[in-house]
Amino acid sequence: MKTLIKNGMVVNSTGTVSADVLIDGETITAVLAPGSTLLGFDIESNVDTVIDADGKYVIPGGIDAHTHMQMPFGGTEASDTFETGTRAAAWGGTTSIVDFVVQYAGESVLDQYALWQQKAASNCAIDYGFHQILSDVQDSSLIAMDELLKEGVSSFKLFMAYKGVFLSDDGQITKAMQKAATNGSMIMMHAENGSVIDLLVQQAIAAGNTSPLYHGLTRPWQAEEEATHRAIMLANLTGAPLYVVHVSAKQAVAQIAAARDNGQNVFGETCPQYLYLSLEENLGAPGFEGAKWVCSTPLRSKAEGHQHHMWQALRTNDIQMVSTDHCPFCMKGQKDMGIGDFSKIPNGIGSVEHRMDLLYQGVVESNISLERWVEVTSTTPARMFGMYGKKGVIQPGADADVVIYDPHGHTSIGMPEEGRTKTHHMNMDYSAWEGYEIDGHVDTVLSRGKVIVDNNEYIGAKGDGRYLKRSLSQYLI
Ligand code: DUC
Ligand code: ZN
Ligand code: ZN
Repeated sequence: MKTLIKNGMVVNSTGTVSADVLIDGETITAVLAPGSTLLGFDIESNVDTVIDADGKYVIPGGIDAHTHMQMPFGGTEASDTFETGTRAAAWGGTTSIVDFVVQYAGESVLDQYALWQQKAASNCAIDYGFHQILSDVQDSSLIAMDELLKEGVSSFKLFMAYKGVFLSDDGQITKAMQKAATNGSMIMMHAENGSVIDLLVQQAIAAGNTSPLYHGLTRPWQAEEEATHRAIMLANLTGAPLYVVHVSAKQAVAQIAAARDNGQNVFGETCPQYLYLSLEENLGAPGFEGAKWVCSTPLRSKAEGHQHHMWQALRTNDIQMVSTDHCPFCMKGQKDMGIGDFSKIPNGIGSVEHRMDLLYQGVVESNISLERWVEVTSTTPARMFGMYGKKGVIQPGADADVVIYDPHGHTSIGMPEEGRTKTHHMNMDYSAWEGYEIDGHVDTVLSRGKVIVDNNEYIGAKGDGRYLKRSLSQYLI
């Protein structure tokens, strides 16, 4: 099966050119000047399918390197399965995810890995890889880190918060980092001081401050900055590379920037919610509404300027990439577990479908360039997590994961209503992004050469996605 995407503007992180893209089977085989012939043959009449991308951008498929499909968490389970969540991702122009295998204290890392492979197998609409969460760092976990590298799991997430659930103490973190420093894997860190947060939460509830706003007020930026600094110091001590996930506080950004200036292999990820949403406007919404936006790290104050600073950090490369931390819960039956006690609201926001659009709006509003859009949503995730070459770029030899994006189209994000055109396909009974208007539209999505979204229709199938066996991060030597 040969496909020609003609007349488009091909956008890579390195630049934008008018070009035709030739695909043979699952692979891009040529990027050519528009209307080129090949060995004297007219290409258009020698392919099976021609897609006209005139006036549109042709970009590498989005890579969301931080999702939690069907994750057991907060006394419930994230509402998107691997099937529904990856289908929604496809709708939004994301063609690969990297999800997290969960290991709770006492569990075997390798058993959990096998379990997560089973959950995802034959269910995903797009390609998928795994990071591994380590909670208690047992001796067997250190051996598993080597074993998992061979399986293509080259990154390990640790938590400095959620005591009794995920939290690793500093000794456990140091042990895992020592291993990463020797086997070349990446340590990912949820950087918030869990003990401080637990105390503030207890005090807030005891004082009768139970509304969702207090979720944010009990997870202050100081707890994020302190933990980010501590993680950087432990990485410095051990020589491990460090990737700080879901950075929301400008003070944490400053810690990451300082470490990078110091020559340390430290990287930072933010999420759309920390670029657009805020403590005052969202977590502080009337009644229980704010529960829609309870996630950790929390939304930060707009008055303090965190969002503005985060866009700036994306431009200056103090922050390298944008994932979603997609961890959706419905209001009814899940988030409402926390009515009267914000600490019982399951933590998470669903955005996997909207990340490409929301970041494109950053191009429209001159917060980032067109090429930087591609870089932070696709190219850097591919490089950071050992997929580049196959993913994250439109070039010969790459997987034909291609999105045709219409800058003249429009996307309105509303509530998921019955009987109307759906404005999202995530398994959620509300949208964290209701009311957002995007001056662009995902037109066509190809996953390894197969058209899976076309003309506002999903035409892929469950099980199209293939497991991504990842290499080491390409940012490390
Ligand atoms: N934060 C969330 O909001 N949800 C999942 C886990 C996390 O760290
Ligand atoms: Zn986290
Ligand atoms: Zn997460």
